[in-house]
Amino acid sequence: MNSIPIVIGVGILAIIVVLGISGFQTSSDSGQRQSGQSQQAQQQCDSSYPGVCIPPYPPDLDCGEIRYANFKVVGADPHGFDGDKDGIGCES
Ligand SMILES: [Ca+2]
Repeated sequence: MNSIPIVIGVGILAIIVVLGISGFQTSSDSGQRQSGQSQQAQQQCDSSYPGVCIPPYPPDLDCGEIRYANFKVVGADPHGFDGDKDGIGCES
């Protein structure tokens, strides 16, 4: 007669394990979605400034609004960081 509480206990334990596994999978999925979102955010870098990550134009940014200086500038330079066109932006 002592086996009945054991069966109930094992059943409860099994439910806890199943819920725990499904909960772990859910949190793992949301973690993958979050990393995907951060990868998209990292791709928001203008290709005219390959050594740094500056958001693409628009909006127009000035050197005082970014945290980089003396970085490489190639191509269209939509922000106009390289006013003298020598390939170096925001020279200090
Ligand atoms: Ca320059």
